[in-house]
Amino acid sequence: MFNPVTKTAQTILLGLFASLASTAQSFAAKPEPWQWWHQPAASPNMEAIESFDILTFWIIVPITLFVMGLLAYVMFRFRESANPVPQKTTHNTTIEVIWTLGPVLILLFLAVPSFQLLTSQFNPPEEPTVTIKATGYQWYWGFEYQDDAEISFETRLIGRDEDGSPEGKAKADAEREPLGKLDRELYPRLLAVDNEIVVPVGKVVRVLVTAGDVIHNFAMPAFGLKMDGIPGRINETFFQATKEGLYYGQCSELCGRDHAFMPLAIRVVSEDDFEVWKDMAGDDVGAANEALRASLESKKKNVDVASK
Ligand SMILES: [Cu+2]
Repeated sequence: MFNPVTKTAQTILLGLFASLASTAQSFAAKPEPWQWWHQPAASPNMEAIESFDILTFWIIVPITLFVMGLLAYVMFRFRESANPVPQKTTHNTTIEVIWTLGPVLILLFLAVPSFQLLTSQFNPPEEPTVTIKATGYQWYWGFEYQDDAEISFETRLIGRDEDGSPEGKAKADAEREPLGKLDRELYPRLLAVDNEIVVPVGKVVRVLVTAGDVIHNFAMPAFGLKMDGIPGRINETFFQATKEGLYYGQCSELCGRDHAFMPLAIRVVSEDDFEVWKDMAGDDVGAANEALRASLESKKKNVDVASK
């Protein structure tokens, strides 16, 4: 969406960031220790957000350097010993025009792509194929597929007792084991949930976000998603996942005591896998999730979180 020069700069910078960040860093759809850049983008909207972030950065850097240079020059050149009698200019039309038009132009360079980005976030590229209603509760999520299949389930954190102590781990393991989620790479502490949202890769998914008690927020960093869920209102957003995998997000609106313990997870799978899951999930979502997880793990797919 930006000009080729910016694009090239972005590519170079992204490569630089990627190599600087960590040589061991793999594609991960969850936060990593010492992470200082975004989670890798897994939707066109997140790619656009990242591009805009880099564009903004490249506008900020020269301005900062220019202002710092100017300050340093003024401090040196007009110090009292070198310039005992200060100039008393109070008005200069040329300077006024330059320092008014300059910032206006710079802001225009930011505003145009910013509005483009904003527009793209509210306009799905095609009619959504899946619609999911997400309801935030204190302190878990409820999901409802609003298509032909009647699927509804709740998503809760598992293994909350894992506090570093052996007893905590044993308690967490007892909760994780029946779900087949002992692998902490794939099902990380404080992010692993019992029931993931399942969606097909490459398809536009509409999310209707609301809440049952106080304000919550449905956020998924890898998709550039963040939408408030407000009681009595429905906010609409969408995403289009570009890569199969397991993606983690968290409630992002302070909603009470256990705000930090209501993550959400989205499993992006192939269209075929999604259809199989959908057929089963209407009757028994737990069994459908179990079958999907087992099939994906046996096929060694959907392990982006763990892939090196
Ligand atoms: Cu919340």
